[in-house]
Amino acid sequence: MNRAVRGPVFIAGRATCNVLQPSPGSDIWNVMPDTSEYVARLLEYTRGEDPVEMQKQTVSLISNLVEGVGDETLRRRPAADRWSVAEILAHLADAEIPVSWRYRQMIEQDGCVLAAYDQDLWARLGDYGSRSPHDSLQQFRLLREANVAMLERLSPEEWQRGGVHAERGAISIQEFVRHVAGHDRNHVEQIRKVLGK
Ligand code: NI
Repeated sequence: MNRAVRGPVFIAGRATCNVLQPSPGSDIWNVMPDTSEYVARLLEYTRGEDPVEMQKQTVSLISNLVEGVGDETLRRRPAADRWSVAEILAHLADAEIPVSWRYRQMIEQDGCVLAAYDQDLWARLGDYGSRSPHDSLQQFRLLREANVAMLERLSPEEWQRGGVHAERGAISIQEFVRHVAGHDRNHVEQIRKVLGK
């Protein structure tokens, strides 16, 4: 689909996060009719949990799930329109790039406007189907480790900083960290389901 036809990324496009439900809602900022349901579901994953600790566990959770699973299986789509495990891993790896930028932007310019992005476009640009699942997991692991190390050094005041999205309103780093942890867990469960574990 042409972006010019779709209009602004944050108010257009279909549900693209490819999570467990047929109509899953989109990723972090893309506003869809079912976005609040999606965001609430992600939040539910983190209830009563420390989101930084959750983020630290994601790579091992995924490693355990994919250990000993062949490349062919990891690259197999469960349905024509659903991501393979390899594609999910490429998505997690690439999603950590804007996450990295947003954390730092919020700290540097409290209240800054946060740009949306189109994850379908990113999947096409990154040719997710061709990416090595191992390399994607490595990319994700390295970015995640750097981000968690940075988060653990933030002052209490820095934790309160945040950004503003035109459609979603204000969000603090604290809330965003929780959202990312929920996003992780949602995709971990998706991988578990695809692999039948
Ligand atoms: Ni996602």
